[in-house]
Amino acid sequence: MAISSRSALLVIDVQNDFIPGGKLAVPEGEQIVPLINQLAGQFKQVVIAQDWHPAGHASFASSHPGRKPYDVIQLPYGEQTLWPDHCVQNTAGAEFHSGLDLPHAQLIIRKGCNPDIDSYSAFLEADRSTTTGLAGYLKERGIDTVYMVGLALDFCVMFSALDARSAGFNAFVVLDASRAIDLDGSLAVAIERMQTAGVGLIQSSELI
Ligand code: VGL
Ligand code: ZN
Repeated sequence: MAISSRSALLVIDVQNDFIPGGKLAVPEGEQIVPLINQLAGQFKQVVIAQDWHPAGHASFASSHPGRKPYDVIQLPYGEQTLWPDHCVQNTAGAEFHSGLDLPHAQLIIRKGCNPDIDSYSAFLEADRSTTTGLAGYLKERGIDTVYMVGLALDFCVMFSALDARSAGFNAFVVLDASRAIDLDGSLAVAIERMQTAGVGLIQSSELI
């Protein structure tokens, strides 16, 4: 499959806290790094997403007395899964994995910066109305197709893919360049939601 010049690769949350040894480790998270570097070489346009929370963020269990990680609570914008503290701004856990090598990426989009609102998606925060500006950036650069890779497949990658579709892009997720948390069957649900939304689920061999 030839990659059109109107395509961008979106590399999602390949950060130390999502790698085994980190605060919110995604199993096998480190294994996708060389493949992501290789895939990125096929794209002129590469955008990197970075989970970037202030200390005391609303998505942290530690911000809600009596709650523990993976509890689900109600916040003003709806249900929120609570997480261990992770990707706190300017900490080592928020830095990209040291093996990530994307010198030609031109934009790093940071998300989850609002203390009261989570943002799994690189496009739209969890209130479903505050945008990150990413769709506008891509459209102004003539991009019509977004390929997504990274962590976690069943959270940030899925929500970014669904929002890419809602914003009018063709969207593909490269499954073998992504890994899931798989909390209570969340991986199977994510695959189904992406298929229903018209997200193409592909393997890296279709691009390399
Ligand atoms: C993510 C949970 C909390 C992700 C980010 O990158 O998938 N998951 N924050
Ligand atoms: Zn987060």
